[in-house]
Amino acid sequence: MSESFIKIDIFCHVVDNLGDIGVCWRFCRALVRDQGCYVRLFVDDFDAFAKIEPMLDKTRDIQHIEGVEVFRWDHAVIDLHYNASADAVIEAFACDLPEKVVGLMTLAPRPPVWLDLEYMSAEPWIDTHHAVVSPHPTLPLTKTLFFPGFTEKSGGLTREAGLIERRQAFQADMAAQNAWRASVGLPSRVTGVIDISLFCYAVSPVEALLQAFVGTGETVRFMVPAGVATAPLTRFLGQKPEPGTVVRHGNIIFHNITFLTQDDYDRLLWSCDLNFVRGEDSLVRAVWAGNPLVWDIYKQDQAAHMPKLKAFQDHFWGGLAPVDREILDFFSVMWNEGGRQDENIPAAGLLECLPRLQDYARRRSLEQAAQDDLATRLVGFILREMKKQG
Ligand code: TRH
Repeated sequence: MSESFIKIDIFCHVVDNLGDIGVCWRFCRALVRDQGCYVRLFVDDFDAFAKIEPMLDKTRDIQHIEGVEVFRWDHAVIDLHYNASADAVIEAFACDLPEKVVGLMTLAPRPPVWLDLEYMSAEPWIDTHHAVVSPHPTLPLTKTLFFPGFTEKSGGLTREAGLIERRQAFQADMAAQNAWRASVGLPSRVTGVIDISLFCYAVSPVEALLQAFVGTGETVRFMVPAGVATAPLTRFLGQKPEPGTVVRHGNIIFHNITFLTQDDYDRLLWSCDLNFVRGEDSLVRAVWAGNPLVWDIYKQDQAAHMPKLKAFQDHFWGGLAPVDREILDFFSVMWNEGGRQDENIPAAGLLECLPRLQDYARRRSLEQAAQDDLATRLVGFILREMKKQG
């Protein structure tokens, strides 16, 4: 815990899905809780935000949640309430800052440290582009790209203080896991029954995947938060999955639950044997869960996401035995490219190697957690920049 007490403004424009606000919200909470910062978060989509944070009151423009001062980001609120008091201003994912904010930054006797918090990647180029301070092309300000990533030279990953210890205690305590499961409408763990969490994009080949698990004959329970893969699940099950319902399809069982808070989603990832995750934030949380995972990456134009996917596979699973790596890579390709569905999907092979994947993932998670987290690195950077300015 640092006592830096620096003031940080974060602007979050929700493009689509939940990742923009999901990443920002976890990060803001970590800055307050672990770094002692004063954080103001400006968000332009309270509907998306409310999905992951039930404490948000959508009718209020300004409110405090978990120590973060949350503002609705619209013209009226910015015009009326924005004042230039921050030591650092962060635009998440290159969102354009409001004119008023940039204007005040330009006029400030000591301008705030201006950062663009970029998308996370395991690609090697991150290391040389991260934290390079560049003069703004037209304004008397500098701006720095901050790249979250997996290496010492990158911006790191959000990991709250004590997260790994909390996860380990939870995984070692079956009674705690089962009590939590009951509280969110999930069944207790049963020896020999495989639990899989499912969070993916609607375009992913969900039906082919499920059919492959039917073919294994093993009892597999899918834990699915509300709104995830509704269309393919409806086709597969012949009925729309509703929160609170349990649907059996041969040897596989679907547990539909309400959409969880971020902290509860962590617990879901901690308590499943295999996690299908999507986007950016869930991937990072699955890494901290230390369980086997398959990543459904956010698709970009011209398949720009594919090198990013490969870089992660190589980074995280690089030391895996080739036979297990081959199976995981099969699922990664099938899941992300939609191809190879007509082939024999090695679902039984995947289930067979889960214990080895778990050992491996636990180790990799700890290795990753030996590095400083994103909030620590970002605060360190801001303090160094402030010191340079005098
Ligand atoms: O929703 P996403 O697909 O978001 C994506 C990615 O971030 C992508 O990189 C970005 O470019 C695009 O949005 C715009 O997946 P992600 O990143 O995992 O965000 C989902 C958030 O929802 C995450 O914070 C976890 C949270 N979540 C819950 O809180 N409860 C749940 O039950 C589930 C399933 C998720």
